[in-house]
Amino acid sequence: MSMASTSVIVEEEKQLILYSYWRSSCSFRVRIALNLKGLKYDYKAVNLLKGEQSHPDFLQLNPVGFVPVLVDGPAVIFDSFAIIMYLEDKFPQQHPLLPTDIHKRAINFQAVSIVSSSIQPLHNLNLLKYVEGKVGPDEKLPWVQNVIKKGFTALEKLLKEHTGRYATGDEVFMVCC
Ligand SMILES: N[C@@H](CCC(=O)N[C@@H](CS)C(=O)NCC(=O)O)C(=O)O
Repeated sequence: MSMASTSVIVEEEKQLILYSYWRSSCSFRVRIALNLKGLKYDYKAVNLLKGEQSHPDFLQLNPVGFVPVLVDGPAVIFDSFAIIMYLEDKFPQQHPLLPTDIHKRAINFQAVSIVSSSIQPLHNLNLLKYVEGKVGPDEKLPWVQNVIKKGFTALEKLLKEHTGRYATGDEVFMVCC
């Protein structure tokens, strides 16, 4: 990532820009949504293993220091859920990511929230480094396993009555991102 060019990029106001890391599941979500909607975007790699998310220029985009970040002209949006909602609001006709039925919408929101609040952030790089340092390296794996197991058990229960070909029926909605 070229930190020096960040402010110039923000001012260009034309093309969507996604700050992302290839192994980041939150960034995957946004890339899937962008691709489902057929939107072109400029990809800016942020190497999490090299700590680029803590660079002052990146922190100006996202003060929390996480990918993904989407830049759309003057709009700088971080957090995968907020980004996907923004894309849905801005491009509602291009592969809608939410069903019209409000119950199914709520199921989508719940599932997305389980993944983005109750599974992924509880074992991101930042937190695992903390666990490793404060508790010990052997605690990392059981911690991650416990978080994923709990989250996926909840997801299975939630989606049991609603699945079809995909998580909430036969169409691909936000929950699949
Ligand atoms: N709730 C946020 C979580 C963002 C997040 O945790 N991103 C991870 C990658 S998936 C990250 O940037 N981690 C860097 C770190 O932990 O230092 C979202 O869904 O976008």
